[in-house]
Amino acid sequence: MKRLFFALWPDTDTRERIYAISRMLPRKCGRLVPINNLHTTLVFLGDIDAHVCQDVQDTTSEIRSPAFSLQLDTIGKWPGAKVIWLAPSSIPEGLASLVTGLNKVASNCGVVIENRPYSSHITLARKAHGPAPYPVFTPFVWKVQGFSLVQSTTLPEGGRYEVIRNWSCGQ
Ligand code: 2AM
Repeated sequence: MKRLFFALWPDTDTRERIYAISRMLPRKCGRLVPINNLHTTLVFLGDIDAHVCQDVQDTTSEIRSPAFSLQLDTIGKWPGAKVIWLAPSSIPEGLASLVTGLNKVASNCGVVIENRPYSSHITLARKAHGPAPYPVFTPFVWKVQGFSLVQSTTLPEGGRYEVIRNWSCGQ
C-alpha cells in the first residue's frame, strides 16, 4: 500500500519564494515545513494498493486541464488548528475544475475520499500556538503548469514526500 495524494508541486523558484515567507513567520508560528515539502494538496487519496494506483494514473491521464495561475496573497490559521498556511484568496476556474476532475478519478477507481469542502492552501508551519501577527509580504503569482501524484511516508522526523508521476496542464 502507498499513501498517496494529488498536489500542485511548486517549481524551484516558486518554492523559494514561498519559503522566504515561511522564514518571516515569528517563532511561535511553530515548526516550518521544510522547503522541499511545500505543496498544495488537490485531493488526498489515502492508502492505495498497487493495482488501484495504476488505475488512478491511467484514468488521470485522460484529464485535460488548462494552465492557471494562483495569486498567493493570504496567510492564515484555521480556528482550533495548529497550522499556518499561505493561500490564494480566490480559486481560479482551472483549479476548481482540476479538483473536480481528480475527485471523479478517485470515485471512478473506487477510492473513497473525505467529503469536505476543498480549501486550497500551502501549509507553511505546523504545531503553531495562538494567533500571531503575520508578516506583511508581497503577494506573488504561481504559474501552475502541471500537477503531481505524490507518495507520503511518515517518519519520526516528519513526513517525507516523493513525486511519483507528473501531468502537464494546458496541453
Ligand atoms: P495539510 O498540509 O493541511 O496537513 C499530505 O499529508 C498532504 O495531504 C498534506 O498537504 C495534508 O494537508 C493533506 N491532507 C488532506 N487530507 C488529509 C488527511 N486526511 N490525512 C493526511 N493528510 C491530508
